[in-house]
Amino acid sequence: MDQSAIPNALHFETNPGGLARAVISTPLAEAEIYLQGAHVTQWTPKGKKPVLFMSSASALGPGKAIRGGIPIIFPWFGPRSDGKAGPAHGYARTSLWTLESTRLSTSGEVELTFALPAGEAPGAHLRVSFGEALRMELEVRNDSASPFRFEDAFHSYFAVAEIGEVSVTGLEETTYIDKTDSFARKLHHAEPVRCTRETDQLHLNTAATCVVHDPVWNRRIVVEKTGSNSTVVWNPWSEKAAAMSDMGRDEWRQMICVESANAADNAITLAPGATHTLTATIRLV
Ligand code: TA6
Repeated sequence: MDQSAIPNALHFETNPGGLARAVISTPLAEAEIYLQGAHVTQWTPKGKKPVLFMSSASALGPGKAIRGGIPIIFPWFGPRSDGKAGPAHGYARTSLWTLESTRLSTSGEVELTFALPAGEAPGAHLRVSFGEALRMELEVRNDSASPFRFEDAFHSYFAVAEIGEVSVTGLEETTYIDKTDSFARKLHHAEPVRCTRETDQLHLNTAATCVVHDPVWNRRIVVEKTGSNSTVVWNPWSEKAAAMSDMGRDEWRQMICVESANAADNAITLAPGATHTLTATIRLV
């Protein structure tokens, strides 16, 4: 992979768990992305605090889901629902993706493209650009002769100072599935989403940009998306987090997931030969 390195911008290394990762360091940002799962685990715009949460207890070894960063969820969201065996949130996040290209843009962003080989389902391509903004594009092409139904998501873990002080705007007047209340369907009215206990909400039929407001760190994380009709807001809170071996003690207080997705009612069905692209652009304001 060293042939894909970019002097003074991008190099490759292997972590102690044996996973290959790209390490980006430019005047615009510091970042890391693993080839397993094409998983972004760090993006820190120059002079800012890290934007993504990473659990201090996360596994970082072959075949193990990483707790934090931006897991790529594909080809299903949550538990597999077709009666076959498979990991929660699909196999893309623990599969080895192929690095296809790297480049330094004229404006100083480092761009990488990855491919997930086709297997039981069509493959996928991911394009990631690290700069003052983080841009991600997940493209799925149905090369089979029959329709392909799938779910996908950027399961983004954002770093916050204290979950109790955080609010999320952009989901006003949306219907959501409340996974903490027997998957009941509820209407979220015209106020920000706040977490005061375990929160696990799949907001449907919304293409809106969301903003994570963090008054303690005096910042706002803007999550703009295209090709996504679902947004998930999740925080496990204390009890669920205590049962997660890969979540550092009390670290649930320093994270919130705001996920750009296509899930449940918003699952995608691709006709043979058709392509679908999910994008997310994340920036600090
Ligand atoms: O996206 C929310 C959610 O589906 C929660 O229900 C919880 O299961 C969480 O994802 C798990 O995230 P993880 O990164 O462990 O797959």
